[in-house]
Amino acid sequence: MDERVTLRSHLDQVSARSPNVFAIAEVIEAIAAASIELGDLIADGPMAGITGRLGAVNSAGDQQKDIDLAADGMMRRALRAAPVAAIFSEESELPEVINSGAPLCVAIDPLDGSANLENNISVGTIFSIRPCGSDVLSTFFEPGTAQCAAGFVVYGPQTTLVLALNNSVDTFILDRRNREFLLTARGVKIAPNTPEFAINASNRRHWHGPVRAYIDDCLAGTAGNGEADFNMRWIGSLVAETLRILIRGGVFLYPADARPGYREGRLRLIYEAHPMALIMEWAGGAATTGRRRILELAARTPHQRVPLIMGSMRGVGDVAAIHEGTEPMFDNSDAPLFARRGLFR
Ligand code: FBP
Repeated sequence: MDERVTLRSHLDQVSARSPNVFAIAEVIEAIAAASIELGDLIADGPMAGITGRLGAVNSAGDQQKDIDLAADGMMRRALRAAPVAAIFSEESELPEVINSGAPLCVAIDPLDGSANLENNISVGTIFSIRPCGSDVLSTFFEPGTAQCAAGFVVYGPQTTLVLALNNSVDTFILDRRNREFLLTARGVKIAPNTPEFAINASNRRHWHGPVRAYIDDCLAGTAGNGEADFNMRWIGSLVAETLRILIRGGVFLYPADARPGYREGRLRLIYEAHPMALIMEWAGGAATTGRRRILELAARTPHQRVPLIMGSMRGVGDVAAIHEGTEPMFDNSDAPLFARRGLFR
């Protein structure tokens, strides 16, 4: 991009066109400012006193590190100074009302993938913004279609902000010298048919039938009468996988599987799957559980997990087609899926 557009000037432009974005823009600026601070802490790591030591297990069931708690504190402080009625963080048991008169509610995973940090692999902050309903806390239990904006920050070789706002997905990179995000791409569109998949293949024996069938077809490629030979990627960091899909397409799967505790997959609906699904759809891609559109789901419990399959239209459509006509209770059968539509046939 030739012109230098800062996040602030971009948000001013969008707010001038749509005044209802004004408060949302303030929240985004608050998260972006906190993410610059968090990026510094991540980069300094042990030099800033971050030991990576494990602490308590949070309510989501994950082991907290000192950096998780620091990230949570930074995001909370930023959101308290923004027009936010309630926050729901991965690190807390329940959503929390902070200013009931404010217009917006924010669900946030302050630091996703912190287990990757000791290997210097990208991690991120994921956020979802909703207009506050008349019953503040019920806002988080509305379907994902209630979101008015979402985004994530990737702390990697560059610090990248991906923002879904006003039906557009735009990306920004942190200009470290001037400590501000600069617009790098407007109206990102996901390639509709990239033959690339991302899944933790070590879980193959636990997968349900349709997921195994889809991945087996991808692996067989043209030797199995497929249209294409697939490439595979697995970073084990949701933000990095999502950014890759936005840039070059493909499909990401974290399905439900037969391991104890994985009946509904691994990822969390309110602060991981909902925001990523909004970003996918606004960028022309899709996100499902294999059977249902993620944005139509409403959480029953705060830290509810959900299977997440997202990315290029073709890949997500093929996974959904393989699920069609199969019963969830027969999913884990090793028998061939009767009358299933093969990926390439
Ligand atoms: P958190 O525990 O920090 O929420 O981790 C989530 C995550 O790291 C995702 O970013 C990633 O997609 C997934 O877990 C990897 O899971 P697995 O280790 O089971 O492959």
